[in-house]
Amino acid sequence: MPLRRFRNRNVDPNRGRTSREERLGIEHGRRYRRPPGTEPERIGDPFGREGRSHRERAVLFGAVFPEEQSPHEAPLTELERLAETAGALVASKLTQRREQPHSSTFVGPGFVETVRECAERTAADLLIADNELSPSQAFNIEKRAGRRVIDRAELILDIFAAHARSREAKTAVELAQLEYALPRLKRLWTHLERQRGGIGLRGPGEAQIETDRRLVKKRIAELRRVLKQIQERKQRELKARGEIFTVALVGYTNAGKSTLLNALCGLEQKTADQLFATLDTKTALLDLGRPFRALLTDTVGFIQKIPHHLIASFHATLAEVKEADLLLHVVDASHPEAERHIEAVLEVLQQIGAAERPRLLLFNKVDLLADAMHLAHLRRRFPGALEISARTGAGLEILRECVIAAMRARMQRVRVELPVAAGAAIAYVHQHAEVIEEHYDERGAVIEARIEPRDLGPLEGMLGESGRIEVLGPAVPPALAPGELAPPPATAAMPTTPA
Ligand SMILES: Nc1nc2c(ncn2[C@@H]2O[C@H](COP(=O)(O)OP(=O)(O)OP(=O)(O)O)[C@@H](O)[C@H]2O)c(=O)[nH]1
Ligand SMILES: [Mg+2]
Repeated sequence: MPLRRFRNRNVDPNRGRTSREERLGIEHGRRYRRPPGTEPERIGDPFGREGRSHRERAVLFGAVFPEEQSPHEAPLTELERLAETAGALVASKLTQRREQPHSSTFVGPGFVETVRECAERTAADLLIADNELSPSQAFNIEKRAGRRVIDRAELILDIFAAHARSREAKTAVELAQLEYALPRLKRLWTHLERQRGGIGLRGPGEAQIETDRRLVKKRIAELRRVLKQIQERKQRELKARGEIFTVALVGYTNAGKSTLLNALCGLEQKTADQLFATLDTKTALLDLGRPFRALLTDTVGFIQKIPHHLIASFHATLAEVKEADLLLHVVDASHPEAERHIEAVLEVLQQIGAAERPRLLLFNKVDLLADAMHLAHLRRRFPGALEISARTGAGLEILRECVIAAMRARMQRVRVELPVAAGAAIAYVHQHAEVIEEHYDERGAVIEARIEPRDLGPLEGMLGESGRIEVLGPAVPPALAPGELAPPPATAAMPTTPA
């Protein structure tokens, strides 16, 4: 698949649309008409990626700064994975160690020449930068290397556009793409002018950039409006769920979140050894035995250097994460960069305002862990983590216990006195509460149980004057929780700094 700038349904240039507005997804209220003879070629695909059936050959390059150097993984390994996911054939990878970015070309100008020569030698027509380039930096590299350049952010946006299925995800991706493209429109046009020799095109080009900006801004406003509606609907949905305990899976892309949802909820959701397989939120019932029933949500994965436009536009999708009673932070512990992945996820949680939610760290894929040193290091660094395998099921029983413990921490301990005749109320207690002990005699029953505060109201309603409920206090005294729970208390946030 060729990499395409606008892969979204609404702005996909391959859908046989003819005008620019249509290609930008602006279908109605058009006033603008291009003068005859000034029709630009393929503006929806200004880099000329459209209509090719072969996989594009790409040279990957990037600047590596001292703090980014990893002893565990070769540089650009993740970029290579991203490029392949987007459909490119990686011809070569080149890195330059730098103390700081070069102002006009990010990497050094001499290094750009090396990249150009490499692309020439390997017949690559696309350059992919690991760093986020400013519009002018990208333009300068293109000019020097004579090839299209895209950066990591654009690559990720491309993958998101290809994987988005729901209206919500498509809208969010399109918004992020257009916001990314807006300051770069000039670069696209200049590129076109260069392709066509530029003679006589500067005037219309400049005017066109302005028209494009207006159209793109209008479309951005429209998409923001749609997303706001989606967000409001989502808030209503979340509210309608009442106080049902909600658990959200978060983690680096490909950590095994969807596999874990399947394992815990008995589903067969799509999972794949692929980056960003899931973009849409999926919520399923997590039945841990009466009365412990929760909602478990799987959502989009995170990555290092995630484009900020994407986070902003995925706010609605991530609403479940922000509101969750418990976050399960899934980590691919077999990955050499697991520690960096954890940090990247914590950073995104901070950005979306979910860093304060109770969180349980899960080292997943322990079935793949052959390196004892690596695991020992992770254990030392994050002593509270649970070790699981979503694939083999190892550790899932303990995980279930931890979720139950987190649910218990929200409950109240109560003593309920009921008459013999209150059969329905007795059944209700058994359904909605965790019975600790019960006594029956000829007068009725006395049940001591743990129950969610929200379930107390209906019980009171059923009992009326015939019974009595006494609230004895929190079901799990916070200070005693660690002793009751083996392993660590699911309600405590995991350490974010080295132990
Ligand atoms: N060996 C092993 N493989 C696993 C385990 N959990 C998940 N996988 C594999 O890891 C790959 C990614 O799993 P997913 O569940 O799709 O990962 P995800 O976190 O949902 O990824 P995105 O949706 O792309 O963010 C799949 O090939 C899974 O089969 C595990 O415990 N052990
Ligand atoms: Mg997934």
